[in-house]
Amino acid sequence: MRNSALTERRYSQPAICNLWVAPPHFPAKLSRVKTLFPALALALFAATALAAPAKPNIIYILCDDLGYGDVKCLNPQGKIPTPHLDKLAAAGMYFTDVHSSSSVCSPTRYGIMTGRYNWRTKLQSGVLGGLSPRLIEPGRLTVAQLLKNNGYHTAAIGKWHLGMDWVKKEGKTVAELNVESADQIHNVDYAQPIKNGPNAVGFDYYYGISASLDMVPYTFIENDRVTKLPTVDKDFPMFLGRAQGKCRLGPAAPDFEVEDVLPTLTTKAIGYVKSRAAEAKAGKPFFLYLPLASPHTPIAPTKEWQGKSGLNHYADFVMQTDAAIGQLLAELDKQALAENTLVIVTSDNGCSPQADFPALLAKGHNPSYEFRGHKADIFDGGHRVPFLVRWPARVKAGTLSQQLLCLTDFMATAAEIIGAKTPDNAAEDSVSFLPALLGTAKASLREALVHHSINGSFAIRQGNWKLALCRESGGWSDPRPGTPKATALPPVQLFDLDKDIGEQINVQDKHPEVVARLTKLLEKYVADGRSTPGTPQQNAVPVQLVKTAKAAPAKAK
Ligand SMILES: [Ca+2]
Repeated sequence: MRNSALTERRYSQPAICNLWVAPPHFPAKLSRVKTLFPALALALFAATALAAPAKPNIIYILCDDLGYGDVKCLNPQGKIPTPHLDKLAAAGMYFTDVHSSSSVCSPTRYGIMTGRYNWRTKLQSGVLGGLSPRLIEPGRLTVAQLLKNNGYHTAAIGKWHLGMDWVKKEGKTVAELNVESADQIHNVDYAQPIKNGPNAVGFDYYYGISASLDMVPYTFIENDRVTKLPTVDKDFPMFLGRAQGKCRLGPAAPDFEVEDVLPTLTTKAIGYVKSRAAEAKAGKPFFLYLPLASPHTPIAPTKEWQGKSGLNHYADFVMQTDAAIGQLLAELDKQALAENTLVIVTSDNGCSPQADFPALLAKGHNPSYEFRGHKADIFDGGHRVPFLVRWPARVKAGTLSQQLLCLTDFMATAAEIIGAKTPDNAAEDSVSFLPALLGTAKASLREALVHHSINGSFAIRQGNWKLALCRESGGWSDPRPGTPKATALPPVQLFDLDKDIGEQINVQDKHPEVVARLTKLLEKYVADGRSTPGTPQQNAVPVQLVKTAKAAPAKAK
């Protein structure tokens, strides 16, 4: 079997940990959890783990729209070189079955920050805009606040996209739960301080952009102020070099250019690590949340990276993103902090069609690897994401995990790592994956996992089974919601991922008992306001499990 063969090979040749070998295709025995280490290694490792310092620094790097198949070490057929991510994975653990809680940006970010499924909020579909108010409810505990309460210095550097309260001009409004309309972009007084941004939910420091890089305003924000007033209107090509397709025209700082954003965020992140090094060594750890705005649109690699991949500018932008992460990791080494720093690299959803799938497929590269669909979809291409972890003090190098995890699981994991408890009204959908990191997990850590697409369609995954409560993609790929083709399909889709990782054969009519069981479990998760043990909680709004032919928002990113 693939996994045991891989494990044996790694143990007979320890050097392989440093010489990354692209993993072969998984036969998708997804319901089984493999024991990766021989017992002796486990025992020795457990002893090492016990001796490790209690609180690691934590760097959580969230790429934007990076596909599972875009990371070379996860996709044997991948054509984009990602040497820094490959090296990171080889020095730690990579996961093959991790999912963002949504297949689009804002909702996934809510789940990471709160450990709660995004569909429990008032945002039931789509994403926020750059001017939308805060989505994280007042009083809700975030992972940043939890870490801050436990002695961490905390910083968010990058794309927020979780809403913040701008001061609106008198009598003017902005879109609360979707992207602002063209006539709303000047409704904000950009000179006034912003309330309820990242600083209000647990971050000591914030530097970044309000939302996606193709959303207004085009200016950096430091804590509660724009660094430069957006005094002109600008737009940018969605894909470098193409005249067709521009991002939203709107307020910009005069010198703001989209290709400067990745280098700027990288420099800021490096500066942050440098500035915290002395205190981190003296016992005050840091948490750096680094949501990069790439390789999301505008696809804008700098001149130095243009043409590097030989594929297209999206692939160039992926390479530049990989290099930026490499620069940050180099600083961590330079400051001698790598050993007890937990580094996680993942993505907020699958690759967007903006990457130009036909052009990439023609050159043999599939950003979604073997999974169906892409960003926005209920299919795995929408939400199965790269998940790489390095933590030399406690995570064995050169290991892999097939645990089924959700990005909401970060908060419970962070809590367990630092020995903190979360209250009943927090982290309702968060399951600690620390046992997976330590190699001590004997069974599946999660009972099940809920997926959510851009139009609010639901799916639930348990072991090899995936049940989608929709007829179609729930997003942008074929068959699209509301189309005649979709309407003719059965109301639900059941896939056996052990036999059909590409979600091609709907077996709902052959296994009505599985459909009934998973539907009931999903209904319970909704009704309880949580999917983990604890006191039932309230959802922000009534949650509609079955959406009827609601088309996916075409423009929301
Ligand atoms: Ca995204």
